[in-house]
Amino acid sequence: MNKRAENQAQLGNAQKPLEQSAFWMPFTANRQFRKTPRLLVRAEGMHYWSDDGRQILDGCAGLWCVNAGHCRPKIVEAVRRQVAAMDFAPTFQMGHPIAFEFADRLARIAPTGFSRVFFTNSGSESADTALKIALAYHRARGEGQRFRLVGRERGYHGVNFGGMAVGGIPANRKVFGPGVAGAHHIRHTHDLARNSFSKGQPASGAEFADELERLCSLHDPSTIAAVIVEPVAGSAGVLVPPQGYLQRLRELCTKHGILLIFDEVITGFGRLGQPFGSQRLGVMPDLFTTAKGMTNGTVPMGAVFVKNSIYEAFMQGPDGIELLHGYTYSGHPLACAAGIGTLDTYAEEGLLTRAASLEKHFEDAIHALKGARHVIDVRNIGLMGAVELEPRPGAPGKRAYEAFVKAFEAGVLVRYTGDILAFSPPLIVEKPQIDRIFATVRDVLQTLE
Ligand code: PXG
Repeated sequence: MNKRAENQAQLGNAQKPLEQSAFWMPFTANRQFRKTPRLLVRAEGMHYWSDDGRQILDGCAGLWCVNAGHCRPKIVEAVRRQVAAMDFAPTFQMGHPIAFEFADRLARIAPTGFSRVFFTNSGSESADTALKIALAYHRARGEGQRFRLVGRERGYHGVNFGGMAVGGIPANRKVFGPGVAGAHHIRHTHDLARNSFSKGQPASGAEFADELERLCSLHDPSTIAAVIVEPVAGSAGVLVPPQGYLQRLRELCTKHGILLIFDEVITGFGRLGQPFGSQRLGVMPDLFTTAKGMTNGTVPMGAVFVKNSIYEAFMQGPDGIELLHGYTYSGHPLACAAGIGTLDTYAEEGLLTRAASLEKHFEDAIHALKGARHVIDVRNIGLMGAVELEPRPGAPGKRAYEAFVKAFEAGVLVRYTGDILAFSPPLIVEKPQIDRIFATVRDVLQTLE
């Protein structure tokens, strides 16, 4: 029996052939996938293994989340212990020690002043939670007229209604409509004409932040509750903020009493060489969202971090529930256990700052693709990078999809979005593995039409 058949057999006889399976796959071309499936059956460290027994080098940390690498012993053990001790316990008017412990551990590594943490189960829930906290905060202070939420073109804040509305992913909005009233957008910061092949933060484009001032003039700034942006836009293809851009956004928000929310679902937990993107980029938001690397992707979890002053604004008035919000699984014991195991692993191995020491090597390796076939841009920051391809005439997105498939066949997992290949290896990556990722991509591009 070959490896694939063996794995199929292990799944059990009751298992239907993949083509007929009930699984409606997320963000996937289901019919295309069923014809040529790619199945992962095991993971360890920097690698996955496919169902036909091939070792695959993980060039994107699963989905930007497995920052410490796969199946790390401390995390596995913590979850194993917790599931046997207490599987679930409510956090509504009840508590369990591990949720308090994990929140305190998180607050300890957060930038100064962010000492309160609200637990969610995903990045999407974190985005919607942060937006709701922003609205409720203004109401609590008697500024309930602030109802507008400002996002950015090409921003991704998950798939729930709030995050989708402030997000700037055309496909998400096209299919489901605008989502919530009062969502506005400033332009994205991608500017190939001026900034192609930038290393780190591009030189031009701080003025793109001034679009916020335009929105303020049009709508009256006292109606705007919050601005939400990713410090570095991830899903839309690693768009690094121009120098001075985030500073300018910060100044405008402060000037107009608007809350600035950073969506750190990707940039949090070491991706940019500091624990959080705000620290690397030198600009502090008022709230920030996280998920993914928070539990190393092991158990779904997210969190919103808020400045003390925001929390305190809720802790006024008569006793009672201060924020009417929460999920059954907010602070789930298994997720907290995974999170504590993750923070231990990050601390022991210095992973929250390791990207800084690898950044130069990563930068040189990815920029060596300048001049490779089809490549029109290369960009990078921390251990995050993108290679943008010239779209194939009449078939946008095809080239990058084929590159993704061929790289997978060659044993390297990368992400693609539109005609952009994205890279975000686990933070335990070694230099030769970085070299292998980009050498594979170069070979693959050479073979593509
Ligand atoms: N905010 C940001 C910045 C994200 O990147 C979310 C929110 C939503 O998180 P959840 O956990 O609800 O999916 C994300 C998610 C990709 C890719 O390939 C990116 C994400 C998810 C799946 C695929 O770029 N980011």
